[in-house]
Amino acid sequence: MPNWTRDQVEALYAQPFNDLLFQAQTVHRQHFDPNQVQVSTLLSIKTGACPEDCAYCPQSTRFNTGLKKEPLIDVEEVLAKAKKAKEAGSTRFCMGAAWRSPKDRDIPKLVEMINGVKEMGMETCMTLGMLTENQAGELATAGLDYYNHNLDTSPEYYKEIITTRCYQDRLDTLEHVRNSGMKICSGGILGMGEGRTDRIGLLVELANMSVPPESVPINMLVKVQGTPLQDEDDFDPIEFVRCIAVARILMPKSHVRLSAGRENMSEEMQALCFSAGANSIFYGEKLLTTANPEAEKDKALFKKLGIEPEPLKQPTPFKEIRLDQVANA
Ligand code: SAM
Ligand code: DTB
Ligand code: SF4
Repeated sequence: MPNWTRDQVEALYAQPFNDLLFQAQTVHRQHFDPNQVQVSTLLSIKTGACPEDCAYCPQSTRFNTGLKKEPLIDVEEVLAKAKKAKEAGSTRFCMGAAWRSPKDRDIPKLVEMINGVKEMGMETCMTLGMLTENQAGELATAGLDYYNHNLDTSPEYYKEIITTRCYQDRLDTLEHVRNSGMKICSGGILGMGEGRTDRIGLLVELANMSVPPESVPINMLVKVQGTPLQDEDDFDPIEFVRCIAVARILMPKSHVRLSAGRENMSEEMQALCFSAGANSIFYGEKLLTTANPEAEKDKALFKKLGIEPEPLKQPTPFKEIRLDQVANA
């Protein structure tokens, strides 16, 4: 089991930039093709009116962000969007819902979405809030490949950002996901007013899990008008790249995703992130509710950098799951 101390990580983090990048690239090249980047597409399947108070989030019902709320969308609509994502070259389809946690009555529709997307030969990911052990088991039985649940920040800074659920709730959900056999996608957000010690605290929590997350999204705060974090200072790009490099060194076998915030990053900054070991992105014009770079712009950037989309190694086997095989459905 990994056992990184905060002091060790602080020392790594504070190295001269070029030494840090060299170390990160060396580790990256031991486990990955440095010229391949995994490509995922996001879709919001239930938008807005979320009861939680995450200070960064445009979807919380507590903040007036002018977002149009939508109930859980139809399976056909999800599959049409997934088909487009597949045609555009995505290998993973991530479905997100603005829930504190899913209701058992939602499970049958979610199972249909998972079945349909897998049948197209794409990996599936969902982010639906907290899961009970049973719910994690149901989603795993339905064939869901990844579950995204972010720790967001350090245990100490967390209470400045969210009060409606605690850090331990997040760790409990991640444990249920791990025990169910699904892969974990978990990371955080930089630029919420936290200090470097908090960024180190987040990375140490992720890296020291008995099995670190297979996928680690590093988001840069998207400042949305109406949220409590709307007026945060811009985050230093070099500090962002450092954090990506440290994530790469601490979790050598994980995909590190250059996640939200790319719309506000220069091509040079994104190129540095790929040099530092980032090897996954969200592709397509929209994240959940905010803008992401145009697909054509990303294609052009990949071309300039000689980066190819990472092919799906082994498409996870598709097995039709009958609803009556999933408890509660
Ligand atoms: N409601 C579920 C939950 O919170 O677990 C799933 C959806 S939630 C929108 C997924 C993640 O998106 C959050 O944990 C957060 O890390 C990220 N996120 C949300 N708003 C963001 C923003 N404005 N900037 C960057 N990341 C954001
Ligand atoms: C993650 O870490 N970032 C994604 C995904 N996991 C679900 C979400 C980013 C959301 C950005 C704000 C929005 O578009 O609403
Ligand atoms: Fe709700 Fe998730 Fe947004 Fe928090 S991050 S307010 S739980 S949708």
